[in-house]
Amino acid sequence: MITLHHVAASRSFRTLWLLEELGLPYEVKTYKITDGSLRDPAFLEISPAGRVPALEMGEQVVFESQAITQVLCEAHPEASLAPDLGDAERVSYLQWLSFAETQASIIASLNLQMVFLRPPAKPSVVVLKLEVARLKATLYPLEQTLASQDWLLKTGFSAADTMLGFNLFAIKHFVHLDDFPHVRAYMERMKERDAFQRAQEKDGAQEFYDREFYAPEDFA
Ligand SMILES: N[C@@H](CCC(=O)N[C@@H](CS)C(=O)NCC(=O)O)C(=O)O
Repeated sequence: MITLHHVAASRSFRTLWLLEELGLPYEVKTYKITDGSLRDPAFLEISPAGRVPALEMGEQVVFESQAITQVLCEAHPEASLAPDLGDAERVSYLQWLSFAETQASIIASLNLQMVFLRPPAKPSVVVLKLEVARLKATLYPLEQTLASQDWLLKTGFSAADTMLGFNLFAIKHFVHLDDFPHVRAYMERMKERDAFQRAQEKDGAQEFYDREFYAPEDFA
């Protein structure tokens, strides 16, 4: 049996979506970021840094979404969601897998500063502006790639796309996507997938964002 350790609207959505794409049976154990459950000793046995996603597959436990993605794709080659060693798209695939974390690390920083930090603690507007600019910079390579193809790989949908499933739906709280029509169309294509819709139903309600858009100026 597979168990996904999950927080709604977090990076573990990547794994939730991939499990649905693979059509595997699994159960979900849901945590909250703010109630200390990710620091529970029993959870730390599974995910030593107290992060989600973590995946139990029988005796095997895997943490880190990128590793989970790879392990699941290797266990299910019949799904053809990851190019094999030697495949012409293998390098692109590996780059996009890592790229997802480059982007997500900036989202996490903005979440921390604009969403989780509570008064009297106050973020620096200058740092916020820099982080938003850095986040926006990560959208240009996506926009360029998606101008000529529907998915991150030329050959079509792959597990690399599931890695961006969390990112893009969080980014829109910090960067207006008007300048990125191909990224917006890509998000619509994601939403049209049955597996994405099933994952969304199982995701649970997000509990962090209390407004649609966070602008650095709001924190002056
Ligand atoms: N590189 C890790 C990052 C995991 C991560 O930081 N997840 C966040 C949720 S998006 C988390 O568990 N945060 C809890 C915390 O920071 O205490 C991965 O891709 O799995």
